[in-house]
Amino acid sequence: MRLSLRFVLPLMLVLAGIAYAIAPLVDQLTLRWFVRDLDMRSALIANTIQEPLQEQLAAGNKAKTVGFFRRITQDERLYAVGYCATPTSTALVSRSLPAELRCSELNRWELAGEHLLPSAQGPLHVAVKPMSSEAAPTGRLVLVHDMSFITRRSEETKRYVFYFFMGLAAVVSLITVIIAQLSWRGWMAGMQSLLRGEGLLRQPGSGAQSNLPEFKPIARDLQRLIRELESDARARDEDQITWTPESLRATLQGELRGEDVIVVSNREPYIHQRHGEQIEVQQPASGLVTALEPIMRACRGTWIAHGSGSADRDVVDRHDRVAVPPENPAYQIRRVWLTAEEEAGYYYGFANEGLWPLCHIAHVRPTFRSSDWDQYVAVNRKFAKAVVSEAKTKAPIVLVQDYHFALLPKMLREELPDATIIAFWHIPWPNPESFAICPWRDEVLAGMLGSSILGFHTQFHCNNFVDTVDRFLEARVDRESFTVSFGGKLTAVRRYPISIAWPPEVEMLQKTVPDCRSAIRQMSDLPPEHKLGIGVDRLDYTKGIMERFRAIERLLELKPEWVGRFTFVQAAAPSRSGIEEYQHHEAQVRAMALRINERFGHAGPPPILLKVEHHEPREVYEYFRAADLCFVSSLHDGMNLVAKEFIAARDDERGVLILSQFTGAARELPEALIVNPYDADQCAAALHLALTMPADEQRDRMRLMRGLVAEFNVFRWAGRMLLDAAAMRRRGRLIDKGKAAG
Ligand code: ADQ
Repeated sequence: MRLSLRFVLPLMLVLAGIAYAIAPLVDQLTLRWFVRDLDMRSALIANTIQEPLQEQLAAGNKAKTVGFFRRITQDERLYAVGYCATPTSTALVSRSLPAELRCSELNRWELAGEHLLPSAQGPLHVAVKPMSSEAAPTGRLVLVHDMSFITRRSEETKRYVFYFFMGLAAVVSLITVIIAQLSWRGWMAGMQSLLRGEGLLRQPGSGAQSNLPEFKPIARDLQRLIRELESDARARDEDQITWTPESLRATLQGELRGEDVIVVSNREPYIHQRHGEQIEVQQPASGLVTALEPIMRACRGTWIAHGSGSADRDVVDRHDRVAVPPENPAYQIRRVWLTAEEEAGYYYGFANEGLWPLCHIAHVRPTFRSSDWDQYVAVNRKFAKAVVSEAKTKAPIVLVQDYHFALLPKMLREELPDATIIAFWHIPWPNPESFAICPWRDEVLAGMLGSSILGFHTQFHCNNFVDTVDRFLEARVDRESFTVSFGGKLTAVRRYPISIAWPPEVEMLQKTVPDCRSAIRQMSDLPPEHKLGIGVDRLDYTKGIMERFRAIERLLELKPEWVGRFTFVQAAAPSRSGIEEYQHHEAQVRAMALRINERFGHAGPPPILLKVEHHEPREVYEYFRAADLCFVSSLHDGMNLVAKEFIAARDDERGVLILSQFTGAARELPEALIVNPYDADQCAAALHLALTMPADEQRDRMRLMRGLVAEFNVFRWAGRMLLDAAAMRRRGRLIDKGKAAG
């Protein structure tokens, strides 16, 4: 309404101005027409009365002539009629003529052709007509018309012109306002879908206004502008924020104040285990848990996970919840119970025998069974129910973790359409050809596309995912904004490289590096100056532990001076030991360590110390601080947090990191010695280089890597995802407001 007034009032004023400007022109024009009419009228009257007048003049009866004239002037517009026989005679007139019309003046009036004579009653029209006839008498006839009616008409005309323009203004305004309102609504709808990022992505026939071709250039510009603003804002934020648990908590409390945050993962961050009468709390060896635990402490939400510990049921309340961390509770774990059959099909089967080898190019064939798939679907549904029951609002923020829950985003989207679902895929995403072998590939992709944001560690994995969707689904992929539109919903595919908490907890670094060095050497029966390498992994075939041992063997072959002077400690946490492939892998690893030790262990301490057991984080840090090098030789790894933990442990700026080129971490840490784990000679050379690297080179490399890990820590990983989610929610609310207003 206000818009209409703002438009209509100026238009009315402009048209009123035009009306005033035009009125005098119209006046002049009509006056000219009237004068021409009166000229013709005068000529007609003169011709008509000429003959009877001549007869009367010939009869010499002047009084009769004057009477004749008076009868003629009964016509209201004919003001006076007169006759002059000669310029010197006295005029015979119907009524007294103005002084300018004396007989002596008539000659001038006739010659000048002047028609208008101002007078007290208003303008008069004067026509002087010679009486030309063969019959006498001759002379001049004067016909004077009253033109005051023209002035009256002119006023009326002006009024009509004004009313006409005002009417026109009203009609034009009305039409314009209606058209503007209609197109404004269309544009608003178009813009709203553009802002949602759907502008160019809707499927034909979806009925979206934004498919109008005229939107396309605007859409592109607008989307580019939004992206620039967002990345500017993000860059500013990231520059300004030093990410710590406190800044993450402050950001969450500012940007996501009061929002309901739920994490879903298979593995729980705290496992309660029974040992006789005692209940022990264990933190599992998992990168995912390492990364998410500090976030949950910061935002005090709910973490939904599989309750896998032997005492897990004993410590939960009647809603299956338990507050953690045990020593200082900050958030809730909601435990979901799985039957042995469900666990076998969903976890060991589809997730770890199917998706895990499928996504890692580690030359282990994936196994797909329809019975596993059925359990996978059922367990995803079970978790979806748990999320719905834990959600305190209709629009929670749900962080879905990893390949165990590919179907969960879609299931949640159906139950909680307003939720912001961030799914993070912690492992690599393969190329479309590799992924295509999954018999349920379309269902998996569609499930994941229920997310609002889908995160991977590297851009390479994002590209692979988008290529896979493009190849197999009827979806629209926008490679500029990296979004996928599928089934009317939009998913942003983003890179969020995961990391570790920085700075590491104080107690991890409490023992000095020299103390760690001597303690570990003493404990392992190694001489004080013995060179030490460290590897820390789950016992998983993707981690390249056998390739690592092969490289150590090759080092000892090529550089025998290290035999008896170098030992590699491999801490290997048992993992997924219910799966045959893992049992086989463990046996191979053990046999290989034994063989190499038999081959090179005769001259002193064994070259490999294999410790197949779980270590507490503090122990792991002690090994890191005691070592001269850390060797990460994954055949394929989403990120690899061990590499970053080693860097965090080395506050003395010593130690060398050897890092597989097939880890996500290799893209962030070029100062490590980057190797191809399949190339044993290259890895052996890197081991030798690490063992002989001068202290200042170690310091320079380590300093750069520590700077990077400090800045790009796990709080930034979480903060960026949650800030993006917050921005998405803000944009959504803005659009809803626009819809309500429009
Ligand atoms: P993981 O395959 O578990 O993680 P990683 O990132 O290296 O691999 O994390 C392993 C974690 O477990 C580290 O915190 C490490 O300290 C700990 N750990 C390993 N062995 C241990 C042992 N023997 N004793 C004690 N602790 C041990 C998956 C992906 C990775 C990705 C993470 C996070 O495979 O690529 O980096 O998720 O997204």
